[in-house]
Formats: sequence, C-alpha cells, structure tokens
Amino acid sequence: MPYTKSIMRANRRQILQASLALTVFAWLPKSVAKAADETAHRLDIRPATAELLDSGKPKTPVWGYDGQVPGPILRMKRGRRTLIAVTNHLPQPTTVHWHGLRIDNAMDGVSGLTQSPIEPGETFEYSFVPPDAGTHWYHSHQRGWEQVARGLYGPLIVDEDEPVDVDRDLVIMADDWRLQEDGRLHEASFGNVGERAHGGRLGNVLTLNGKAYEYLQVLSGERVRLRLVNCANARIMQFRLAGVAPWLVALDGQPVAAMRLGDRAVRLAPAQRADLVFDVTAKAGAELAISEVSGQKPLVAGYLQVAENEDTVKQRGDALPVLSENGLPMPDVKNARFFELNMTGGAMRFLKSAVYKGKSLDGRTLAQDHGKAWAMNGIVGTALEPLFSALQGESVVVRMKNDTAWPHAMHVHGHHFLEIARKPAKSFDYSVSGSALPETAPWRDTVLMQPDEVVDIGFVADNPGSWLLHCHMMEHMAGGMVTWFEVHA
Ligand SMILES: [Cu+2]
Repeated sequence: MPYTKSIMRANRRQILQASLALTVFAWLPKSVAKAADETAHRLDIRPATAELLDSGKPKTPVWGYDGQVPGPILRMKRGRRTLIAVTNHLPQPTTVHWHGLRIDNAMDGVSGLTQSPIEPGETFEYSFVPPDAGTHWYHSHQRGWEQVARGLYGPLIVDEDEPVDVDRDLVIMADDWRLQEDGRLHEASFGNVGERAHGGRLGNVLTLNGKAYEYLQVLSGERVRLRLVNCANARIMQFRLAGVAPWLVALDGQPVAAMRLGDRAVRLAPAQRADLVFDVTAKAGAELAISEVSGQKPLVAGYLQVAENEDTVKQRGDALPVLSENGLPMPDVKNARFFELNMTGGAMRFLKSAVYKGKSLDGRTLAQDHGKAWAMNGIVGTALEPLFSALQGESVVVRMKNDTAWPHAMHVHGHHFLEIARKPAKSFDYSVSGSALPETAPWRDTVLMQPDEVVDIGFVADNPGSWLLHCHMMEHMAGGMVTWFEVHA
C-alpha cells in the first residue's frame, strides 16, 4: 500500500508555527532534564492522543510511554546501572524490550521467554547495565503487531564515555501509521492474516517523531549528529537529506568506518538504526528536506530548518568525529559452531505443512485456524526446543536461508553479530544503496534479507540465557517467524 500525505496536506504555516513553539527543541530539554537523574527512570504506559496529522485534523488515540509518541528519550551512561520502573496503565498486558542492548537475559523484556507480562495496573522494575554506547530504542514485546503499531516505542541513547565532537544531537523516530479519515487507527486490520503472509502492516501516513511534518532546527555552521530509527511494523524505509553531505558513522548503534553518503539514501529495515554526521553549510533561512525515497515518488517527511548562528562557528575542517568502538568480541569463524535456519512460507510459496506447538499441520489449517504463515526449520512460532544451545563464549555461525518471496529483517536478541557472507554476494547489507563491498562488515543486531538470499551471521554467544531470533516485521513474527537459542554459563 503506497502511503501519501494527501489526507493531511494543509496549512504549512500552521505547522511551522506550532513546531516553532513546541517541537523544535522538544528533544533537547528532555535529555538535559534526565541528565541529573540518569540512573533512575519511570515510564508510565498509558492511552493518550497524539497529533499525528496537521493541527485542525482529528487527533489519534494511541498508546504511549508517558503518554507520548514516541516515548521520552531515555539517556544512559555506558557501564552504569540504570533502573526503569515501568507501570502499565493499558487495558492489556505488556513488556518493554531494550532493543540493541546486550543486557541480562531477565531484563530483555520478552513476554513468555524472559519474563511474565506486566499486567494492567502492575509495575515492573527493569535494571541493567548498558555495555554499548550508541543509538538504540525501546518498544513493546507483547503483541508487538498491535502495541508497537499503537505507538509503544521510544529512543534509547547510551552516551559515549567521551563526548562526541558535534554541536547538536538529533533523533528521528520514523513510523508509518494506518489511519482512517477520522484520525483513528485502523484497528480492524490488526492481526490480519493476509497481511501476515505478505509484507506486513504498511501504513498510509508517515511520521517523524510522531509528526506528519517534523521541523528540526539547526544553526548554520553547526556539526550535527542525526540518529535515524525505523520504528515501523513492517515498512523498509530509505532516507535522503537535501542540502547536506552526510557521513554514515554507525549502524544499529555500533560505529562503522565513516562513509560518505553522497546522494545515496540510507536504507533502514524495521528496527535498524543509522547515525549520520554532517555540517550545516546552508545559510540561515534554508529549509532542507528530509525525504523517504523507497516509493516511486520521494516523500518529504520533514525539514532541517537552518537558523542564524550567533556564536563563533567551530572550524573542524575535514576531520570527522571518531566514535570509539564498543569492543565486541570477534567470533572465531573458522572454528565456530555452525547452525542453519531455513525460512519458508508466506504468500506465493505457502507452507504445505509445518509443526506448530508440537503438531504437524497443513498450511491451510495453520493459516485459517492459527493465523500462521511462516516456518523456520519447519517449525512455526517459538519452538519447544531451542534452535541451538551454546556454551558461554563459543563462537557461532548461523546460516539464514530466505526461501520465501519476501524480504525479512532478522533480529538477534542479546548479541550483536557480524555479517560473514551473503549469497548472492552483492555487498554486505551496509544499508546504503549501491555501496561497494566494505573492507569489514558492520556489527548489527538486525539484518535485512531479500528473497532467496542466504546470509551467514557470526557472533560470540557470550550472554547467558534464552534469546529470541526473529523477523522484526511484526506481522511475520506473529505469523510464525520466530525461534530462540540458549547460552549456558
Ligand atoms: Cu519477515
């Protein structure tokens, strides 16, 4: 389903005024306010309304962390314990997953695997030590196909030990919503089995930071770090910035060898992140479009609004900020334990049969009676047995074969991994269209696979516990594309 902005294209001046008054610096005070109290946070999850469309258009009932969409920025220090008391004011149980953080298994927030869901009215206290500086995010891991689509996500930033040499730090949480003309979410299509078997729930309204048009203010001469997060249920997005020359400096929260984007777009599968750094060379008054270009026509989703810089501009020349490595352990690929994960099913290559909850069922029964469409190694949904068991510290290579007609965004919990190989060998999934093969593969926690591709990922299984490995397209996961592995201490 193509999405457009036609249903809310209206009064740009209104948006501009509203955003100048309310939103331009909305991100900054929040993080500053948290700084003094960085080891303890509270999150109240509750129904709220959000102005996803233009002012004057109906508001959208959503579910939000602290009643906001996206939730507040959670800012943490690397290596320092963080407590987050989460209270559930929703009419259904929930959990919070801290996506990209390699933390204790009991804090991973996976309902039914690492914790019981937080019931309505209950509070659960998460406590963990984030090991990796970078751009991460948090979101519901209970009925994600509904709860994330209702707005339950927010940015999680772990600051580097040494401040990175930029003048401004911005976040963009991108999402596509399926809204009705009356502004309400299209609830009737939650859990739609047909969509589970196809490309998932695609929205008709694109928002950045919960706004149909996001205006981010920058000053001329500044160096900006922009953190992009794809929060959509299923849509693969591609972003391009006009009027700046960005460098890609991190993917999925982990630094990469800096790479000039030129006019190429950054591609983000659901859950993936990219950090960009650029200098604002445009003059005050310029509005630089932020476009989502995955469709046939580029869609302008927001602007960088350039204002006059009254301070002295810091001269940095061509020197780029260097993000320090988080020091992830390198897998010993040659001697690694090797496992295969065969992904099957979905529209056009429907399952003939597969095992669901220990029983072999035909594809029609799986779809009609259980809403399932996908299998991994012939098993639908979280298997009774893990995909593999590893001893803590063992190197592991998982060969994922996408034998389906659909792309998938495969996410590993509790670990980042290296993409060791990809067939057909076009390039590593560097998230940049048309990029050359880089010398070294980036660390990732979510990898995009095209139909018929085979991707080998490698990592050191160093985090004890039971961990999910699943497609992050929420409907695919709900439709069966989820398994798990365990690491024994
Ligand atoms: Cu998928």
